[in-house]
Formats: sequence, C-alpha cells, structure tokens
Amino acid sequence: MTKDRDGAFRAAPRMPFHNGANLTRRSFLGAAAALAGGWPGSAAAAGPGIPFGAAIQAEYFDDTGYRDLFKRECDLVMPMNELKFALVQPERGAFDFSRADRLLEWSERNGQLARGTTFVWWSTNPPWLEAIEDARDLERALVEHIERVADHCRGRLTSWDVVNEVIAHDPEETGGPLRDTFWVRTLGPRHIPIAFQAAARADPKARLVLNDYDLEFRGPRFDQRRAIALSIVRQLQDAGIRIDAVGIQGHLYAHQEIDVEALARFGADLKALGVGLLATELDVIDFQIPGGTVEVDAAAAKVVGDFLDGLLGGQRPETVITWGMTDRYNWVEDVMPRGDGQPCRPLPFDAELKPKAWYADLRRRLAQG
Ligand code: 9MR
Repeated sequence: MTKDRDGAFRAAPRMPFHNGANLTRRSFLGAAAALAGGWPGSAAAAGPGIPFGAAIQAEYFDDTGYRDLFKRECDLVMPMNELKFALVQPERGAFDFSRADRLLEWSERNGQLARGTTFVWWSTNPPWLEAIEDARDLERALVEHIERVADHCRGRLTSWDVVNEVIAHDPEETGGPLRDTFWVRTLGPRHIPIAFQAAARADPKARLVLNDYDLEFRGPRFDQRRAIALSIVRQLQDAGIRIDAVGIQGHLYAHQEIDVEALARFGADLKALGVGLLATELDVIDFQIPGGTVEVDAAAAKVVGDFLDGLLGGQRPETVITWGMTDRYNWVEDVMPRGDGQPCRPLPFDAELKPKAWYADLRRRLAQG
C-alpha cells in the first residue's frame, strides 16, 4: 500500500483484472444502452424523494405485525438471506427459489421495488462449492450460478449486490486490498470482474453494486477501505466492465465517529466516476452505549444523523435500506449483545413496533431528497 498525492491510500499491487475478463467494448455498450431503458419497477420509485427500503426475512413472514410494517412503510423490500448462495443452490445444479419467490411475489403485489443480495460472499457458501479446487471449474460454477439466479429474477430486481465484503477488513494488517476468502484463494482477484461481467450479461437492466461495510467511520483503516472501494471501481471501469453503484452497508456502531466529510467526499468521488451510492444494511449497534432506552436512542439518532449528513453530502443516494424493520428480529442481538442484559435497539421500530425518533428524521430527509 502506498500513499498517493492526495494522501489517500491506493491499493497496491494492481489486481490483474484483465486476464479473466473478456468483455468486449460492444457488449459493454449494449449493457449501457439497455440500462438507459429504465430499471424494472422504476415507475414505482419515480415520485419525489429517495426510496426507503428494508430487508425482510422469510422465517418471520407469518408474523403479521412484522409483515404489515414492510407493506406500510417500504418503497423497496429486500430478501435478507433468501438469495444467498447456499440457500438458492444447496447442491450443484439444484436451485431452490421458493423462499425468495414468496417474498418477491408479495412485494410485487404491493407495488414495491426489490433488490437482491448476493452472488459472491465469503460466507454462506455451500460445502460443494468450497470443495472445488480447480480455478476453471470454480469460474464455471460462479458464472452458472449468476446466470441461473439473475435469469430467474430478471425484471424483478432494481439492483444486485454482485460482490459483498471483498475489501480486506484491516488492509494494513493483512497487507493487501482484498479480504482473504475462498474466492480469492481459488480464483484470485479476477473473481470480481468475472462476477460483474456475468451479472451484466444475465440481467442488463439491474444496477450492479459492490457492497461493503466500514466505509463511513473516521480513521486510517476506514480511509483505506474507502480508497480500496474506489480503486476496485476504477479497475472495473478501466477493464470496460460495468459497475453502477457502491453499497454502503451502514452497520453503525453508535460509539464510533462518522467521518461526515470523508463519506461525502467518497460519494462525490463515485459521482465523478459516474457511479451511484446507496445504503444497503442500515442499523445501529449499541452495545457500548451505557444507560437505558433514552441514552441508547439518543446515541442512535446522533450516529444515524451524521451518517445521513455524509451520505447525502456527496451525491443523491439511490435508496436507503435498513437491515430489518423492528428490534423484534435482529442480527445484532445474536452477535453483539449488550453487557447489561437490556435488548439491543438497532432498527427503526422497537420490539413493540413503536417507531424511534431517528426513523421519522430519516424519512423526512429522504422525502426531501
Ligand atoms: O442478518 C443476516 C443473518 O440473518 C444471516 O444469518 C447472516 C448469514 O447469512 O447474514 C446476516 O446479514 C449480513 C449481511 O448479509 C452482510 N453484512 C452483514 C450482515 C449481518 O451479519
């Protein structure tokens, strides 16, 4: 890693994207032209304001209070887990879209937009996939997976997280820009352009997104991660491969400081490259905030407000999506519970389905956007 003129980190060495990516100029222009024809469901989001969405889980769908929140509040609904690799292709060649279809058909009946996550992730790979040792075979399996899944969902999703969490958690510590994953070890960095290229072919109208976390806080590790995201975008573009947006997950640690300026600059830098921005998994992690509900919700309001200042400061985000709607069901409680035994309060509505003040503020700001 070296510092460039502007003091930002540049990922080094350059990833050899070109080797694996056989996209011609013609197919790139073809995809761009198709995109100009509009997104699936774009009429639903054509009104003023930035669409608000939330991730929904099939396993809680029969809780009507839960389900009704999504129907009432969301412009966009996103299956949280139901399109992940192991769930749609548990055995090689055996696809199961039943859980995702249930959610997507419901959101379509509500006239809501939808988006998908994800083709490439270090987690949720089925055992058969991780047993592949041969790079060519893995490339074939990846392209086939993307083709089948994107084809099944074509016309129903506004965008796809093509790759999720490929940036090294701590780039300086690991000495490289990318996270050490099964994909990198077996196929190398070129799995990223391969995935974008396959997705562009399979669903030319869907927006293609690089999705990652820890892109909003203050500090050198976060500067490095933002610089790597920009570097990946540039390298894809240099190779003539379409990338439409960067997704900032937005799992906000309430005790950490948002770097509002750096986040706004990141959005502006992406805009200058013709690349959009969206928040894909917004929630608040409060285990280091002492006190009760009042203190926790005040800290949440501060961190969400700062995040929105940065997010809206660089370019108009395509959408803002929370990682669930109610504290009744959330991943934070399972992974980062509070030490004092109180339940976590990460989401727009509490466990009794009462809205938090920060949610009203978020909706007001999106409506103005
Ligand atoms: O919230 C998701 C949880 O229900 C799943 O069990 C888990 C594994 O599929 O993934 C969680 O979502 C993660 C997301 O896909 C990527 N960013 C971090 C999220 C929280 O772990």
